[in-house]
Amino acid sequence: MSALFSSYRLKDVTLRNRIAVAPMCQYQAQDGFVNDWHFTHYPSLARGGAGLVIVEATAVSPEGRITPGCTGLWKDEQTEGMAKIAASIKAAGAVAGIQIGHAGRKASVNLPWEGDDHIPADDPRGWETIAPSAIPFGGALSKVPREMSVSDIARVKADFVSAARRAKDAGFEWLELHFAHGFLASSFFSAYSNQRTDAYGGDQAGRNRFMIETLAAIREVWPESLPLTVRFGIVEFDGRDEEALGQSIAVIKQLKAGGLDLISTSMGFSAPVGNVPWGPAFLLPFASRIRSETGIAVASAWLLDAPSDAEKAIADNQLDVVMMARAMLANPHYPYQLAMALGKENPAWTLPAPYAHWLARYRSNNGSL
Ligand code: 8CM
Repeated sequence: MSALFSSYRLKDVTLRNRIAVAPMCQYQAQDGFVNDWHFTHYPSLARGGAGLVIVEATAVSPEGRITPGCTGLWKDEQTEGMAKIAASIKAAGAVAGIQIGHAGRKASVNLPWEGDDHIPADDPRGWETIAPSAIPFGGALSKVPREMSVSDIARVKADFVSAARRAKDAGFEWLELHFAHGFLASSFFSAYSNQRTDAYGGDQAGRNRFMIETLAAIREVWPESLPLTVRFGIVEFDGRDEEALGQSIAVIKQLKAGGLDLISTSMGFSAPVGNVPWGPAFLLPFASRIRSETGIAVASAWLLDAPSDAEKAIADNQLDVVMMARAMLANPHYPYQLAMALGKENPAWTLPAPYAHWLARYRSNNGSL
């Protein structure tokens, strides 16, 4: 019996197995609206057997987009297209999730394959960026953000709440708040980017406040029966890992007390300072420490897609869910291949019925109809 292919229940939602497709930006939207590309891409990720598919980082306001091609849920009209995506993921047997976020000082950038740098100030495609402090990210992201006022902070929190409500209306059953990767929420958390002296900065409790308040406000509109999750950078690999882990554990405990159901661990990427030790399962020891020291359910990504690594992470109770990204783009039926690699002979455990039928038929009947 494979642990990776055991079902997983969180709140009233059951995943058919422990494999989730991590949110991956497509940068193909216009004015935040999804289109035929997204209608093709998302169900294809679901039909190959993943238990959960999480739609890409979707902006809570126009200025919260990373690029002009990011998806959005800042107006009601954007809900309809997202509802089609949620329905198509469900039709393929997976749970439909979505990540919502605000890019903060890492907003207003060119598409990765068109430069990956800030759109120049004189280019009408760009926009003003906002952040806890007027400090640029650095490197190719050199634009100086405007320091947010307390009323800006209140407005962005309200934008998160409205986007969460639209995600619910669209039929998503798993919500992930993007509190990682140097975007707005994580730039409040990090001393690299937050040098405020008011209640939203000053010390670590102040730097935690934006995330705590935003989660609490969202919990009011997101159904109690559905998972509310956060993607969070638990470590920067900047030589201060133990300190970062201690701060992460403390804030995750606070978020858990405020209604968080699961944390999806990643790196902070709060400033261009990290020296990431890329390699198979490199983040797993940190993720599993978060799980044992906070008692919250944990998902993690980052080079966990080898069959033995993914299986072991679940079997050894290091993680609850394994996030996969690039392996799923390369082969949306990767979960099926994983199952075969782990000795699951009958494909009916996870695939949509027609696929399970034909694959089983060919395996047992030597291809005859
Ligand atoms: C792009 C946009 C938003 C993210 C991302 C990326 C790319 C890699 C990644 O995270 O890990 O959160």
